[in-house]
Amino acid sequence: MEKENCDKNEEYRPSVIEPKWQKFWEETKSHRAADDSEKPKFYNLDMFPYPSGAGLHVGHFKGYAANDVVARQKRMAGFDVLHPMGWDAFGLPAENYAIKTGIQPEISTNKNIENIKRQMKMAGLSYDWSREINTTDPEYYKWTQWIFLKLFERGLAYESELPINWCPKCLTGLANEEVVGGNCERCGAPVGKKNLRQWVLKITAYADRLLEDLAGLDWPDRIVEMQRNWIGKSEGAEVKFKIKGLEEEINVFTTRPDTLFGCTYIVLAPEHPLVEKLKDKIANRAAVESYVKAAKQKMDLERISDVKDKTGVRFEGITAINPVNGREISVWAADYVLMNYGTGAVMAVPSHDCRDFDFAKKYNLEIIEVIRPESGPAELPYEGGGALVNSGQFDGLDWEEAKSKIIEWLKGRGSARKTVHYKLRDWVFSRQRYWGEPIPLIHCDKCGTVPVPEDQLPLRLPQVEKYQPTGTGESPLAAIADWVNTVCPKCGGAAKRETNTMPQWAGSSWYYLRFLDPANGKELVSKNKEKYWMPVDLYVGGAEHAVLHLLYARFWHKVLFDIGAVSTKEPFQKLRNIGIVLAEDGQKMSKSKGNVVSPDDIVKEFGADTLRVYELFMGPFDQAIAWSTDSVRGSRKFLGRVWHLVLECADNKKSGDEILRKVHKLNQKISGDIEQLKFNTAIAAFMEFLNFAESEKKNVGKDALKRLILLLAPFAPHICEELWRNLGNPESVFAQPWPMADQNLLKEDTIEIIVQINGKMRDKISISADAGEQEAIAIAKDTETIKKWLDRSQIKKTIFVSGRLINFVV
Ligand code: ANZ
Ligand code: ZN
Repeated sequence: MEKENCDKNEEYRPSVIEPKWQKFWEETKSHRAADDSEKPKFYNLDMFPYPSGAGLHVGHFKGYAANDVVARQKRMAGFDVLHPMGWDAFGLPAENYAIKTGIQPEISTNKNIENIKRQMKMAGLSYDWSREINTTDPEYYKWTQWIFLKLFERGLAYESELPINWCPKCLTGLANEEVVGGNCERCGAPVGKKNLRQWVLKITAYADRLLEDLAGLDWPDRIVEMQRNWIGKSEGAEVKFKIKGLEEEINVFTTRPDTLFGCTYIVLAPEHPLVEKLKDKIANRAAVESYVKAAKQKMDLERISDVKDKTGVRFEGITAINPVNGREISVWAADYVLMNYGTGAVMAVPSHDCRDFDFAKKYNLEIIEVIRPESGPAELPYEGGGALVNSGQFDGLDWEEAKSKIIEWLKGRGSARKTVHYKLRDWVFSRQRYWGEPIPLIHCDKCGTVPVPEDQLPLRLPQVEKYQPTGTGESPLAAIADWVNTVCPKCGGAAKRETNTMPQWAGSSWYYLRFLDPANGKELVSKNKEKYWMPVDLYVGGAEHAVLHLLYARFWHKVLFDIGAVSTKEPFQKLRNIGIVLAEDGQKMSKSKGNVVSPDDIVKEFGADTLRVYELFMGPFDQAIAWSTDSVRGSRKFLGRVWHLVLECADNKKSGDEILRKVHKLNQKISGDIEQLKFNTAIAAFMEFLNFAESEKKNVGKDALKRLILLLAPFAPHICEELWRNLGNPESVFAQPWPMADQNLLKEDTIEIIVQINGKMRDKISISADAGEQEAIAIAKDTETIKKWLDRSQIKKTIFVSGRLINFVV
């Protein structure tokens, strides 16, 4: 591979050098991770893709390219790097395609995988392909099924027959996490309710740990916040209200026991069991029954939304007693109270709760102020804090203190206790579709539900003739008699297999573990390899998984921790989200809008290194940014200039002092920027350096060029490998140690400059006194303040006044 003579006039031709070096890296196995190295380990993981028929679009590559820079740089910096890739291949699109064409999902999936793998290789992504996994491979899903059996053994998988979310288009049940704004996360159809026998995972048993362990993670705040809210821990109390003249009591859940003196009525969820029990005592029974029937048809989201008019029905002839003051209050059913939260019953305080207030106004119910802020009586409803008023012996007490005082007092009289409730619900885990992992259970009339013995795993997904979902709540598997009918592993009698399949989230809930030991036929992952590699040091992917994949995987990981299969409490130590790539018009890229940019076209025209450099340069990694083919040309030009600079200056002996100082400064900056995932400022710094070097060509020596190539290699691997060899080096550039900057050469002055948006000052940044335009602009775009201002807007013009200001016109 060595070059004898280097021709100064040779053109930069990515289409020639890129395939050449890709072949070389593959043949020399240079991206393989070792399981037993003396080096420190670094596990950097990309969220593995669904192998869609459309292939990858440029948005996928933004994250992959970024994480690939980290992988390549860490290898050079002396780490044993695990950077694997695989396929999350179960799911509806392949199945829908099978329904349409009759082609087996397996066949179409494999074809898609081949295509995407080709795209990834074409981009020079340095995955260790020897560890490739596919969630639909029986040798893989054997372990997905094994984990299910462990959950089942521990009572964490149970059968239930409650009404669940049902997508009328996908014809399958859905988990709460898959219902987004009332619609199916997959197809967007409005989700309904259906009573269905199903398998449910007890994620609620882990609610506290899922919440507490968030604290130790280096994750984006907004994802942590979303998980926290989804788990929704509320500390409060249950308070008992007696029903006048009857045995029954109403148990309410409240987070505001301090407002008990302001409770003027009680509201039950329409599905509350007391409604049925009190039926005969309710004077207006017919009216109540018809209200309840109508409410049961509605979706939760519709019921609790604040905009809609509250409705309800009063139970004539029934009253409850407020335990704090003995007052008789009315009892209602209203659909703004949900059965599946708290106790399904609410003590209504219209003075301090908006929903109760609206309801009380509508039905003319009493409103008593009981919390008063320091500034005097507030306009009602007032939801803030203050001192108690109209609250008997508790008057004057601060509300926070009153919460526990009132509960203690009621507790002594047997009518209250402290409790905690969660918004998190158990995970509805069965799907009535074909293309998923079979649930390894057998139903026997005599023995009940019996697990498939571990040594019979994998329980293979049989081939069917019809992939159509039946819509009856049974999966297509139910129609295959010779698969369904089996013998009971316990008693040997005739029995039937469970025909539901697992949701698309199953395989991805543990895949990061299989990369550590992909061919292990005896264990999910060997103990040694797990200990060596876990946790994932850097996980890169889209933010859309905030409460789906990322919550499910954490839950399974904790179960695996409890059974001793893994040694860390959490799977993903550091997480970073990629901002999406919008189309040139600022809209979401989509086939129907015809604005999708294909990485194949970009690589064909400009080369993979240009695609990488452009995507890294287009803006802060975590921000949504619009594509611009014009700027792609800019990145291509930049690489061409690097090419010519190296060829032209290759024979210069020594660098001038200023070049030397600048290249060490560049070194310092690039090391720091990669660490902080600030790829855009890194590329800008390369551009600045290049500008300077081109103006001083005779002072650019081989030492500076070598350093420049080493630094640029993780970003633009192919061109750097070629140039490195051109300088007469026999070994791969990636076999070189990551260079360290000479601290003595780094001393420099900094200046402060103003950043404006449309002429208004929004921030100040401190930059190196000799930073040029590109670098200054990149740094400005990357501050938290400016990021917020620029989010999703198009920059029309950028004005740079050296040493003073930058103005973005949007
Ligand atoms: C009295 C009260 C007074 C309340 C007040 C709030 C403000 P979080 O914080 O989300 O847990 N609630 C309880 N169960 C409910 C259900 N099944 N459906 C609808 N609302 C329910 O909310 C807890 C509060 O939501 C509880 O505290 C209860 O109203 C209501 F000034 O009790 B509160
Ligand atoms: Zn049996």
